[in-house]
Amino acid sequence: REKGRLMSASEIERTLVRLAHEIVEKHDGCDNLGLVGIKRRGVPLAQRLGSLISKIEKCPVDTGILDISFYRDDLSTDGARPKVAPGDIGFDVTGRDIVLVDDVLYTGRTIRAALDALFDHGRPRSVQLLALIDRGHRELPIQATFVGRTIPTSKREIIEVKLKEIDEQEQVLLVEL
Ligand code: 3GP
Ligand code: 5GP
Ligand code: MG
Repeated sequence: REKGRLMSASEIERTLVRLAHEIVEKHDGCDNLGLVGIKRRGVPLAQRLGSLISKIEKCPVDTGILDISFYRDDLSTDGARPKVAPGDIGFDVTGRDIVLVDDVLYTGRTIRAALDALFDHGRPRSVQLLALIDRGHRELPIQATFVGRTIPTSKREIIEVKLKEIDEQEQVLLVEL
């Protein structure tokens, strides 16, 4: 059951513009910066942030992909789930300052798994996290450096993130299960 719209398409876009500026501010440009989107909806978000930062700083930004479904600690014994082997990130993360990008931050388990996967591919100089929505309920000591919106939720609610690249519509909704 839909309980309301948290962000419109133009609000998502403005938030991404603000986050792109925050990343540039903390990274002093894009030379050593690398963005890594977490499948699925973190990927288009990372790509959009990458092109925004490229425009602001007039330099290319490495943007890659991480598929962490294989690494999630709470899914490891579930034989019914397809275990997708993680592929290439797309660039060498060693020595780089990485910003992981995800749509929703919840328990933090996905990010813990993403860190494992990232360090299997190389050794970044630093890792930060960006989440479009932080909905609370962390079960691990993980927080995002860059946050679009902090939305306190109950565990029965979910945040539906719709992005035009995946969903053919663009908005963020609060839904009660
Ligand atoms: P996404 O990462 O592409 O957005 O986790 C798999 C998908 O299930 C996610 O896709 C997310 O949109 C959706 N999802 C919605 N609610 C939840 C939730 O509470 N937990 C998890 N793990 N995924 C959720
Ligand atoms: P965590 O591992 O932090 O519990 O959950 C983060 C991952 O699960 C994110 O990649 C996100 O896709 C998904 N997730 C958790 N809660 C929600 C939610 O309310 N809405 C959406 N869209 N995704 C969620
Ligand atoms: Mg996600």
